[in-house]
Amino acid sequence: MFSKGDKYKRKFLVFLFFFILLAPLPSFSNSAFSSKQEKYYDSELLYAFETQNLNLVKSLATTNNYSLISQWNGSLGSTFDVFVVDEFAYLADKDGGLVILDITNLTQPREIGRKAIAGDIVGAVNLFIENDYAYIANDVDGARIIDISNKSEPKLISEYHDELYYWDVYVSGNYAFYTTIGDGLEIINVSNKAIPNEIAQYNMGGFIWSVWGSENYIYITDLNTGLEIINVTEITTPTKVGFHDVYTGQPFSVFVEEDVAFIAVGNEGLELVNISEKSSLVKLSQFKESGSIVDVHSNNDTVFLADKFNGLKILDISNKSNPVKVGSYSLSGDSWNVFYQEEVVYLANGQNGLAIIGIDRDNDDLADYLELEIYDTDPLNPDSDGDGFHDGYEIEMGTNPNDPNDYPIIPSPSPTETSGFKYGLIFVISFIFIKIFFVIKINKRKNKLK
Ligand SMILES: [Ca+2]
Ligand SMILES: [Ca+2]
Ligand SMILES: [Ca+2]
Ligand SMILES: [Ca+2]
Repeated sequence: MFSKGDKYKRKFLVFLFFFILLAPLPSFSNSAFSSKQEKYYDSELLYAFETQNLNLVKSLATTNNYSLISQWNGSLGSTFDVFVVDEFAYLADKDGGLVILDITNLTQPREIGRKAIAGDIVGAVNLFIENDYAYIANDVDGARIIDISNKSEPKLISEYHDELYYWDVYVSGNYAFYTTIGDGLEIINVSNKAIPNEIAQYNMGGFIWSVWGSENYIYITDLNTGLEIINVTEITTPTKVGFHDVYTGQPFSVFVEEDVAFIAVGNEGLELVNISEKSSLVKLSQFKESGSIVDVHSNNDTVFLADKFNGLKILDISNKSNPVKVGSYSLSGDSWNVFYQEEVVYLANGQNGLAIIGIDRDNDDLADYLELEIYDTDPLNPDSDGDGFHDGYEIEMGTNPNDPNDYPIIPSPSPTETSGFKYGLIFVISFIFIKIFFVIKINKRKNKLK
């Protein structure tokens, strides 16, 4: 028989054999995770899943603080501009004309009206909404006024086509201000909507592109020079009162709020200019990173930027001399214009229509609007039910973000991927065990024969 030492050795070897046979081997591949998950999570997060470290999963939630609420993609050509008033979003859609969306439910923007705009449209289309009328600057096709009092049946009231190109439009009271090539800034009296009547023009001979207004001043950008401020108190004699030379980049768009003019300067980013002294404008700061800023909309201490190539960017401007990027939302397709209303950002997203993006304060990929209005989760807690998976991920995976006992199943390594390796290893180890067993047995017999 075995000696006492041999007995323990044999017991240990038998234990080791079964341990190796039954112990699960770690996965050697990430392919057990779907491509959808890989899209949302970086390699660190994937590692956290693999090691089943739920606390790590929670802390590595994506860092965007704005998330997509919905996307309307019914554009016939390309959505260039968006203007929002209360429960309606108005889109200037190349090939599609004026499109009216009911956005009472932001998760399901519903097209309720459309007015095709005839003409050979080759370039940008911009619009402005005031009261029951949509004013459209329609490139080579001129200017239009459309009655939108009946949202499901917008009616063309008049056309105005004095110059070759109409780029942008701003409306205040009885006056519409259009930027054109040829006449520069055209001021149209629209008190009679059926018969728009040009009453003045301001032409400095440049390439005037965009227009915005505030109080008695009109702000226009010249693509080749910079920002001009025009006093329109005497509407028939517009007078230039200020100029800011934008020597870096092209000034595509201007937006004014209180004492600051925000100028989108393409690949040079955004310029902030103090306009309190119109005759001596002072540049406050510049924000620049890769991309091309083509439009801007501000709201108090926050600025929203349309980056043509990268979607939405958000800056904190509580310190006007030092704008700080605090969020972004990437979008494919060209982003042309941005509009902000009540914590929601609307981005005219070219071929992809309209993107509706909301603030997401707890960075869980679920906008506050969705947490409060749709899913009843906590907008200030990324993991409302404390099960280790953040709210946005639970919605994505179809589990209940308010039930800690319902959570996404962490995929286990599939047998097909590891079985070859595992059973090969078992074969080799078994072979070694059998050999050891026989060596002991033979040694024992030898000892007996002695
Ligand atoms: Ca959230
Ligand atoms: Ca949440
Ligand atoms: Ca959860
Ligand atoms: Ca849950």
